[in-house]
Amino acid sequence: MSKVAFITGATSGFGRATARRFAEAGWALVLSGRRLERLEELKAELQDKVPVHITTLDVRDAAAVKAMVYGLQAPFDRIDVLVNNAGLALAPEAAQKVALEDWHTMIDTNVTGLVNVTHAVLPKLLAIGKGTSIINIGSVAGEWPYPGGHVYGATKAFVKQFSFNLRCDLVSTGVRVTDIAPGMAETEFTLVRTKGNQAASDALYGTTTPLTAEDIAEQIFYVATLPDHININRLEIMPSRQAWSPFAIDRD
Ligand code: NDP
Ligand code: 8X3
Repeated sequence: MSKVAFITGATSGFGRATARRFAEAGWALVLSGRRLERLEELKAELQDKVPVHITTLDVRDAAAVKAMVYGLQAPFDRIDVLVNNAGLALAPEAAQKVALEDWHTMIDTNVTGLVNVTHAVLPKLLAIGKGTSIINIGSVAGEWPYPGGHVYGATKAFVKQFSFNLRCDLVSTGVRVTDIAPGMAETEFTLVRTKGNQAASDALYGTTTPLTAEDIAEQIFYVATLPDHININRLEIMPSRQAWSPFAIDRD
């Protein structure tokens, strides 16, 4: 029987690359996102290799998440690995310039959405136990503050602490939990963050060497396929050409 990975946010970036990586290794896939056409394209690409179930799902909608997960049919009714990847940043401006709605969207997606999915899937992971994993996609922004990070970084700090606290409660169940915290990676992330500014996205990534979606997919697959007795608590990954800056100091 194939192991099953459920990947949220599979229509783009890390999620799509992760679906491809698990398919390469023969895993059955449950793939979700809001954009049906993208999901259909990915299913068409992968279904000759592995069983693929696609479902449109907004992770902010707790009832829809629960109905989807509880309605899964064989061979997708077992979940071995949950990749909580769906998420976004908005409003790269300073906090004092940001619309409240953008803060709410980030909290609703990155925090509430992630806990909605975790809560719905947890019984399925517990039913299998040993060797199963919850892999939460956090960010370097959850650890390191930077201008314009405001609520985005705070949501990823939540992801980190939630992951660690889950570890405490799940320690005797066999269910592993990891916070994967990428740094700068070229996906549609900046396009979304800037509400469609492709030039800003190209400028950010074009003059350096960002991580790729495939780099992160490889790490997710690595974490998910370690021997059962190993739990990576947190994996922070930056491109070689990214590091920290000095403290900001306001001067006269
Ligand atoms: P993309 O914008 O390329 O992908 C984001 C994915 O999240 C899409 O598939 C999107 O699908 C999905 N998504 C967003 N909102 C929702 C929602 N409400 N319900 C369901 N799905 C949703 O960006 P990345 O691949 O870069 O981002 C993936 C994760 O990685 C995010 O959590 C992000 O915060 C995190 N991250 C990204 C980094 C980067 O530099 N790229 C670095 C560190 C972390 P759809 O729109 O179809 O719903
Ligand atoms: C996304 C990476 O550096 O823009 O989480 O915060 S960063």
